[in-house]
Amino acid sequence: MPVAIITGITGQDGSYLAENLLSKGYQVVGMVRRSSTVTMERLEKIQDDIIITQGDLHDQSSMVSLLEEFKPDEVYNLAAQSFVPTSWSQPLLTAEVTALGVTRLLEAIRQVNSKIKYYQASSSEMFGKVVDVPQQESTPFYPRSPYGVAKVYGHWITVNYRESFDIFATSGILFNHESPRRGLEFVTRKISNTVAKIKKGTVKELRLGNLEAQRDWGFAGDYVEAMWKMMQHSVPDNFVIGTGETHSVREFCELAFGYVGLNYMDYVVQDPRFYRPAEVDLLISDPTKAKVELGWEASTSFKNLVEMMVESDLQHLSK
Ligand code: NAP
Ligand code: F7E
Repeated sequence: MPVAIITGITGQDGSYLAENLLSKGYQVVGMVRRSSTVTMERLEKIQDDIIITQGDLHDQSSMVSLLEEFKPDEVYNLAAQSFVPTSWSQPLLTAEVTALGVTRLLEAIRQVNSKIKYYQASSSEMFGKVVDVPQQESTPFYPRSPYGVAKVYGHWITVNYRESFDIFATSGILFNHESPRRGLEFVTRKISNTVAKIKKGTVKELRLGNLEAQRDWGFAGDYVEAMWKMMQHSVPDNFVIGTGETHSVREFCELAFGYVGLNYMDYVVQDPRFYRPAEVDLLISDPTKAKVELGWEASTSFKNLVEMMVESDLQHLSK
């Protein structure tokens, strides 16, 4: 039975990846940081099938112990301070976790067993103020937030450990991916959740920032399969994962409100509080390499994604 350790298992992607790996016959070990209240909401259905153990990306010795105890074949590093606005208010914490945390984990692998395969959760935020449209593996990075800068560091240290120490260290450059399990602060879930509340009559408006920002949005459930495929590839490499389509925040609102028979223009209020010091205006992937070399393609359309999220929030509120 192959063993996989997932950092960030309590997050959106961690929960989908854990389910995916369990269905493939893995023993799944999740690294969770200590907190006064444990939040396993996204793992409720599989909690009895996985092993949860404490560890923190701030603390290298916790990761060394983890690797020594569970002897994993694969480590998926999904943990991060992942919310872009927080990276301006907490830039040093973001650097410690999202950037240096990667080196700590790679060092732990080098120390304990350099044959362990490593997956790094890199991000389209690294392309930032894009210099190419669409963006592919060779597109130069131009990050626009402390989060983006930290992810660029995480990407390059992954490449460097691959080249320096011959570690199977792979970097998945994933474009935005969403789901009913997305955190409530991210724009897609903020919209789907507020649309459901407006429909139920408990909320009157939706306050948003920049409606013209464009993103290549896919479904998280599809993207975790790409992570696994990258780890089964013959060699460690960098892969862009996205849908190849882009849509604006405004279009997301239009579809989400339309799904419940409402016009977004009657409810959306633009609020300067939600504008960013520096914006990423346009992201659109060229996922050709993933299709050709991994046989991976996104299978959920933008419309289906929006509807799935609104429907799930409607049902959640009804309960
Ligand atoms: P998420 O929902 O925000 O989950 C982040 C996870 O990291 C949570 O489990 C969190 O634990 C954990 N974490 C935070 N700080 C930690 C620390 N110091 N030590 C250990 N664990 C820590 O993020 P996601 O959307 O699932 O994304 C997964 C990864 O992919 C992240 O690295 C993100 O930056 C990257 N990424 C995401 C996207 C996307 O569109 N979703 C796109 C590209 C890349 P708690 O539950 O305790 O907070
Ligand atoms: O913002 C605009 C905002 O916070 C998307 C993370 O998973 O994907 C995510 O980062 C866009 C931005 O995601 C609001 O200005 C307008 O242009 O949902 P978001 P993100 O910043 O793209 C990447 C790939 C990651 O790696 C990250 O970890 O929407 N926007 N009004 C708003 N955004 C938010 N959050 N809230 C608003 O009210």
